[in-house]
Amino acid sequence: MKDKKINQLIKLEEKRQKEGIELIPSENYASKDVRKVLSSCFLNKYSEGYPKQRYYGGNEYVDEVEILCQERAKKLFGVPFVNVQPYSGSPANLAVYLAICTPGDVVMGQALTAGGHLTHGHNVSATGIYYKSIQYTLKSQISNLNPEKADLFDYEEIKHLAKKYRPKLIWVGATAYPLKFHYEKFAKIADEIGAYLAADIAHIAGLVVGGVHPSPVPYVDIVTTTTHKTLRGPRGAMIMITPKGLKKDPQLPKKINKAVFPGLQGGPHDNQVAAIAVALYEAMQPSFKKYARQVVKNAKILAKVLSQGGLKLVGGGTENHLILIDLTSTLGAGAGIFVQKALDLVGLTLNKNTVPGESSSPFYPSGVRLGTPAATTRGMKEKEMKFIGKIILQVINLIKDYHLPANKETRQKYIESFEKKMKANREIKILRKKVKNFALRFPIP
Ligand code: DSN
Repeated sequence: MKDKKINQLIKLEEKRQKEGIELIPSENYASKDVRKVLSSCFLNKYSEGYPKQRYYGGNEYVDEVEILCQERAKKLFGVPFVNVQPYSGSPANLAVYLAICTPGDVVMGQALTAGGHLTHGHNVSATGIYYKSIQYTLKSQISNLNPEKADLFDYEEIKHLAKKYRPKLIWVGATAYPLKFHYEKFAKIADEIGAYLAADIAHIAGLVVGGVHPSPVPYVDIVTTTTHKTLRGPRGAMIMITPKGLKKDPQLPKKINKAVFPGLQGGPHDNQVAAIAVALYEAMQPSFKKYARQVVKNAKILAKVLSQGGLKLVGGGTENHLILIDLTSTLGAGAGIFVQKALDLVGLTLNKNTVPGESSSPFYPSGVRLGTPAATTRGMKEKEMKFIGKIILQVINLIKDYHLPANKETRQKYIESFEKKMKANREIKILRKKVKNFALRFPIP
């Protein structure tokens, strides 16, 4: 490669990925085939419009690719309509607003600080600027100790808000929710006020098609998803209309298509659409079901190790691919940054995250979020999860005397000094070596 600088950065990133363990629950490793198709000649094409209705010539093969991708998605998720052109999850969600709402309409979604997503109406997102957004939060404790029925949503409160503000669109879906979604409960509320119900399954799409998480399709009108998280495809997104949505509004497919193009986007990324088609093909294979099952098994065992080690897990554990650790009672409010930084130094990558009832701030949250999709793709199983869990516990124990200063002015200096000490810490260095040797045994596709 002639561009030495970029080449060097690719090599460094490759090394980082190989020698560390990726625990950010929204990340994964796409297959070699997906990566190959992403850099295929479809990268060079423009094809504004939809199959058989394009603005440019030369689209005979692009049309076939997009139709194939649509057919695979429809079959896999059991829906009558899909748009596979959104560039990623946020534009897909914005297209849903554009399709069914007018600026100023009331919309409702799970608050970002309670594990929702920016595009579910957060105040700094276009979805919270152009629409009147009502946000619901989570209970900080589970009220039902039976894990099968455990639920952090307060349906009475959601119903109360829905009846009071009468949103046109309600979102169900999250980026940091460790339990199963009970879509039928949201549907009951949305149906009562005649709202559209949209499920954002970006995090759990792979678990849904893998049969380890209930599908929202029977209960909601619209489903959006990214394609690169548990679904293990290229970065991208899809918007699906369910049979219920189609019945409610037969014009929905037209509205969604119009919102994606020309409403929000120009030409689709045809190489991305082709790579999504490949990911969907892979997700249809029996091996994918096995993968999805292992993702959840791994998350459960990792959660068990962490919880037995004295950490408090939101929801008491996990039923999906992710774990949210509430550090408030162990390291104190705002401790997420210390755990993220210290674990980064040993080669375990996760992210600081707010927790339900957050007592610090989104920039200095009191939790960390981790998950198993990427590690499972590398072939890691229960035994490996135990290893990872123990390292996490060791690191947390090492940093137990560090607490976020209440004084905002002194925070930055304190964190810098923490990082310096950690970099020089002998035990951190030993653990780094251990993680590296361990990680190298599990190749990345
Ligand atoms: N950035 C994604 C996540 O990490 O969950 C959400 O868009």
